[in-house]
Amino acid sequence: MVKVVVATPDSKSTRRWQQVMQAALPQCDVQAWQPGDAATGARYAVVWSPSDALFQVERELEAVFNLGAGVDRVLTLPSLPADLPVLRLEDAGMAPQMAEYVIHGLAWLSRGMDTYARQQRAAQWAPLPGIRYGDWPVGVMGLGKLGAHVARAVAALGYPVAGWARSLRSVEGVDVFAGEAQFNDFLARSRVLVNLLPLTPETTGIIDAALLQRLRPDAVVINIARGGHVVDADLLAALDSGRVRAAVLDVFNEEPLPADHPYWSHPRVRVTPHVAAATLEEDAAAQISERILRLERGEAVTGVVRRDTGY
Ligand code: NDP
Ligand code: OXD
Repeated sequence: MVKVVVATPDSKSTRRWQQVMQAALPQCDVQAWQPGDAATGARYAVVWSPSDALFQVERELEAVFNLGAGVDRVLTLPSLPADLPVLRLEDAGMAPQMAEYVIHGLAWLSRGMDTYARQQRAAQWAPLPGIRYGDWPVGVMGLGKLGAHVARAVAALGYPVAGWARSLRSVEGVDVFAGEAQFNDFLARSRVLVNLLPLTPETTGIIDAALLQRLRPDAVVINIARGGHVVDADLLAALDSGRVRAAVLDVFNEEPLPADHPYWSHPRVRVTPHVAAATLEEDAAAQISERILRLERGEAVTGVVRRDTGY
């Protein structure tokens, strides 16, 4: 019987995913693993932010399935064998959640909801002028499974939307920019910057003072990818100087965000605890189990991460 091992940093979540994966793969033996446990002899691992020890112990793995879209916490483990295929979730129900999150954060500002919240506290009835969508050009960094969906959803509302990726492609209703050569032009036309890049050596710290300076005035930053994309001191300075009007942040350099971090109390920062798009049990288990069964039949699968680019 094919063995599958599940590992996450939290024993309750590991047990839950073991049950979910066992239900999705009744023909396999799915076991939970935590640091200190012996090898299960599994052929496949299903993981989220696993301990490096997993790869020291489990020597018979043929593929690793990440319970998320971003693989930065797996690829950086020193004991991960260089030739072991790592697969990530592709959308799996996360794209609509991302679109909802971005539209909520964007409309909060573009429709004056921040002002109305203040007015409500003062029992003040004072409608603002109607929105001019052209005043809110949105730029989405990363046009992959999640970024392309977000860009299309925001464009469908009438906002001018541009997207930036490594390579050119066409995305309905979206002006696409690609590579370093077109990065400046992309930033120069963007007021609301949405980050949906993977965290790789190339993208670490990309949201820094130089980038923020190149955005349109009264800029807004919505970061839903990884905290490591942001140089926090630069973003805080840009918020304090007014260069950036507001930031909507779901992910942080340190998670949980420390209680004394200035983001918590900053009047123009909205913080959520890494929930922009949750991994949905049913969708994730269906995608992973289908891929395991395909691999067992010797068939090709999508979602294999390129080790050279890191995503
Ligand atoms: P994909 O791999 O599908 O897409 C990545 C996109 O980024 C691609 O368009 C790629 O370009 C582009 N890209 C990568 N490197 C560069 C670079 N150096 N310069 C320009 N563009 C680049 O990823 P997903 O859309 O599935 O996920 C994106 C990220 O969202 C994840 O990596 C994860 O960090 C984050 N995430 C956050 C969640 C949350 O709850 N906050 C939940 C889920 C994901 P190209 O297409 O040309 O290759
Ligand atoms: C992911 C995440 O990468 O949840 O899927 O952050």
